[in-house]
Amino acid sequence: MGWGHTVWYKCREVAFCVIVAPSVTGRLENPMGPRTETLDERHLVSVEVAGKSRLGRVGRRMATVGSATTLLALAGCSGQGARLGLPVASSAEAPNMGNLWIGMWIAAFIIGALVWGLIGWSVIRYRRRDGDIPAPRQTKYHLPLELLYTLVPFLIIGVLFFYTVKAQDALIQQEGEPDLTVNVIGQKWSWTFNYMEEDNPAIGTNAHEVGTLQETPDLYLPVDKKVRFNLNSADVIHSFWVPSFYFKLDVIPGHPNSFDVTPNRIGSYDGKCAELCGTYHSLMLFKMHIVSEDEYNAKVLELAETGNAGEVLLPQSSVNSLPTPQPEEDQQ
Ligand SMILES: [Cu+2]
Repeated sequence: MGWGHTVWYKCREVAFCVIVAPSVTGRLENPMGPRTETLDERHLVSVEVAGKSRLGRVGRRMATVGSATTLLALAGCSGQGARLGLPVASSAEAPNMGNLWIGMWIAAFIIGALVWGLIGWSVIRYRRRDGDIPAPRQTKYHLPLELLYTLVPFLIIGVLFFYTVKAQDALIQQEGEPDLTVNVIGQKWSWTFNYMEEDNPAIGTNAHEVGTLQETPDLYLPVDKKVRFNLNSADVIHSFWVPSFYFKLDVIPGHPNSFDVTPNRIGSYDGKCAELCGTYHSLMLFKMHIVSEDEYNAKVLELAETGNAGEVLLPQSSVNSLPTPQPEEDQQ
């Protein structure tokens, strides 16, 4: 038995041992005991059985290490690990994006395992052996192969694109009237939140909170109510982002954007600007609080009663600078 064959047996069996469970690896040892027909055969078999027995122990050790690693990995697979890095979701719409995220990772793992597996297999299967010619036979102008590795990536991208558009459509659809509306203004470098509650009998007035660099604003939302966000910018492009919504939308001067969301998990969450908008972009933060309806009503009323009643509109200076076409007679 040549050195190359021994290495191959070890590779094959160790690889097998790592994949299968420890109880199954016991089967790699010879269940019949050593055979003794002829000296040469006995020698060969005893070498092989000894080798297998040794490999079985090595395999068991590796399988134990593998199992421990897997257990550790699984232990990390609760909470954020199970969501593959996503924060806990806080809206009814978030699973659209969450499922897309998980699905894409599963697709990536499957394709990755296939590619790594094929690389490993070809490295071992087609390794250079004694007596081989210097260069192996080259495969070129192989039309079916070339078609395969051109079409398969297109197919993968097509499937991912299909599910991306599906999730996006579900996230930006605005069906029916919302339960409440919040008009948001992004300004360098904070946020203004206008609660449009004039027609809400429990509140009866609009109220606002203007954030500053020194004091980040709080955004209060009632749980399980559909909120319509209307986004406007007073200066440059910002992006309204609540990571736990798994969603963000650009805030563009002169181009109002809008989206609906139903917060469904009581708690406090981070919000931020996701578009590099200038010197203090990184400080353009806010805190979102999902609270009960009573608490929400009380917070908005408290704002109105402490001098923040009414809506804050875009500063006139920014409206003048918006690229809105003027009627012809005004341009003279
Ligand atoms: Cu910004």
